[in-house]
Parts: sequence; structure tokens; C-alpha cells
Amino acid sequence: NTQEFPPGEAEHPDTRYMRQALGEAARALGRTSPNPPVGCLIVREGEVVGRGFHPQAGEPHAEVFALREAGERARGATAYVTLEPCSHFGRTPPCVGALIAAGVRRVVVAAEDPNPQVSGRGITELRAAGIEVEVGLLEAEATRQQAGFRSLVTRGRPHVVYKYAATLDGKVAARGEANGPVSGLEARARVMRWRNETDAIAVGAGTILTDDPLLTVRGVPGGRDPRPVIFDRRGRVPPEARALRAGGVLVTGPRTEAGAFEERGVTVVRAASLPDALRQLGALDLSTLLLEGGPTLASAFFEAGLIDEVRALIAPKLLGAGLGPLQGPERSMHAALNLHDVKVEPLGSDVLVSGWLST
Ligand code: AOF
Ligand code: ZN
Repeated sequence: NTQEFPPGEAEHPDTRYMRQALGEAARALGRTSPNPPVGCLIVREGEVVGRGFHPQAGEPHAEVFALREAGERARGATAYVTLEPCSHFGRTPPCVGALIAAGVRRVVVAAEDPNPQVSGRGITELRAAGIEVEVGLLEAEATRQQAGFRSLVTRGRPHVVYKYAATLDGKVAARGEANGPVSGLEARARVMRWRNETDAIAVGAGTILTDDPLLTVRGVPGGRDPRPVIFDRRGRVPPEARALRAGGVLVTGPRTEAGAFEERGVTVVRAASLPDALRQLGALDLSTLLLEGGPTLASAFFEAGLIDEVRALIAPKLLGAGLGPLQGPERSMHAALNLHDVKVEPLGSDVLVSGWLST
């Protein structure tokens, strides 16, 4: 196993290169749906001779950009790819053929492609061509980076991240009031980066009515705004809501009148339930949904088992009475849901605690 390297020593070169390939992939996070973010490095005799990432659906795959840069130097080299190279003709020709034609000798893959048109076949075809293939290096990191794509392919719905900012006593807002910021500047800058990397941001009608947020990206070089998705089952949100610019999505009940929204270029999704709504958002190629509140909407997602990942920004302040990030029926502490792959990171004087609920 190439991942095991004596503790305290520098990383194994394979691991280092795969980490760089993941960094390449990350450059297009939020831009590739319904395709995955993928990165590729071509290394020959300890020298990186090519790098590439998949910029967006319809464009060439990561391997193609890396092979172009490497040119003749790809012969006999090792390719590090964050996703199993494709074996099918989609919008673009198969990467397996490109790797074989370039004379690559060894391919290191982070994770298999769950796409039924590929899944395993890419690896089999590379091996059949006499190429040495290793699979599973930094697999957990890669599958987490590809969570949106994997969710679309295997569940037909976006990967859902619940983000909230709470006080030290666990309150996200004072009851029924417009809310000032909970977090400090570093934490808010991090939220802007998350918005830049997600396909869509979801908020409920309550948040629109109390805060009328813009849900845009500010202060991120090269940033772009995600699609705002407003959940408003009962038709309470006015068409003038600032978040509902053209390209926005209104999720409402099966029979709510919504002509004024459609006239403004808003996509109206009529859903009978939350799972139904998420399937329809998946059909719009939204692979990642950053759920930004408020607690009523988040609780509905939580009770329906639709939250996959949590990012909690905890600020060192106390509010006293107020709303928690989740409501709903009481459960005993034994029945609390445990996050896994938990990370804790200080952000200024706030603390980011993040973790996963789904695998
Ligand atoms: C790779 N490298 O960089 C990506 C892959 O329609 P296409 O041709 O873009 O194919 C899309 C599928 O290819 C996508 O569903 C996934 O299975 C795979 N994505 N594969 O080898 C890449 N983006
Ligand atoms: Zn490909």
C-alpha cells in the first residue's frame, strides 16, 4: 500500500502527487456539474511534466489537458488521476485511449468512477493494455471532493451540506428578528469560498422574509454566484426577493401560483415532498446544495435524513434565549446522530467544526 509510509517521514511521493492532483481538481469545484471535478498529474522520473483539471462539462477531461502539456514526455511516465479514467464516448472521447496512445506506463487512481458507463471498465482496459494500475490512493479525500457527482449518479439528488453559524450557547438567531452576523470576518470569508464552490444555496421562506439575503459571492477572486434555491411551500416569498434573480429556483407546493416568478426567469419546481424536491434539483444538474438556513427548513431536511455533511461555525458569544440550528421532536442523547470524519479548525476567534452524516 503506497499510502503507508513511516510516520514522521515526508509523504510517499505517490501520495504527494495525488494530493497535487486533488488540488488541480479543486480549481473547478462548483463548475463541472453534472460531471465530477477531476485532476491529473503526469510525472516522469520525479518531474511533473503535465497537469490538468476538468474545467466544465463539455470540455476535455483532466487527463487530456495533462497529456497535452506533457507531450512526448508522457511516454513511460506515471499518471495520477483523482477519478478512474473514462472508457466511454460521452461528450468527449475516452481518456483510457488517450493514456494508452501517449505511452503512459503506470496509472495511479484515487477512486473508481460510479458512472455505470465506466465503473471498473476504465481500470480493466488500462490493465489489458499492459499498463500498471493502482487504485485507492487518497480514496477518502477524493470521494469527499466528488461527493456531489457521486450523489447525482448513485442517488439522483444533490449532496447536501448544512452550514450554520451559532453562538457558543448554540443559538443561530434571536427569535423573529432580522439578524446581524453571528461569525467574525474569517468565518464569513470561508462561507464565501463555500458558496463559490457549491452549485446551489438553499434557504427557506423565513430567512427571505426576515433577512432578504443576496446569497452571492463577495471577495473571492474569480468567484461566481451559485444558483439560489428558495424553499417556499406555502407561497409566502415575494417575487422581489433579492435572492430570486434570474437563474434562481423557487421550490413550492404542487398548486402554488408562481407566474410572477417565471416571468422573472426563475425556475419553478413544484414538489410534493422534500425528497421529491431534491430529485428535481438533481435533474437540474445541481450536484451540491449548501443549506444556509433557517432552522425550520434545516429541521425538515434533518428529519427526512437529507443532510449529508455539517459545517458549524461557532462564535465565542452568548445569546441566551433564541433559536437553535435544528428543531423538531426531542430525542434522547443516546439517539443523537454522530458525525464522522470530524475536523476542527480555528477561524479567527471562531471555530469551524465539520463532519459527515452520510458515507
Ligand atoms: C475522466 N476524467 O476529467 C472526468 C471524467 O460527457 P463526458 O465525455 O464529459 O463524460 C462525463 C463522464 O466522464 C462523467 O459522468 C464521469 O463518469 C466521467 N468524468 N472522467 O476520466 C475527467 N470529468
Ligand atoms: Zn475521461
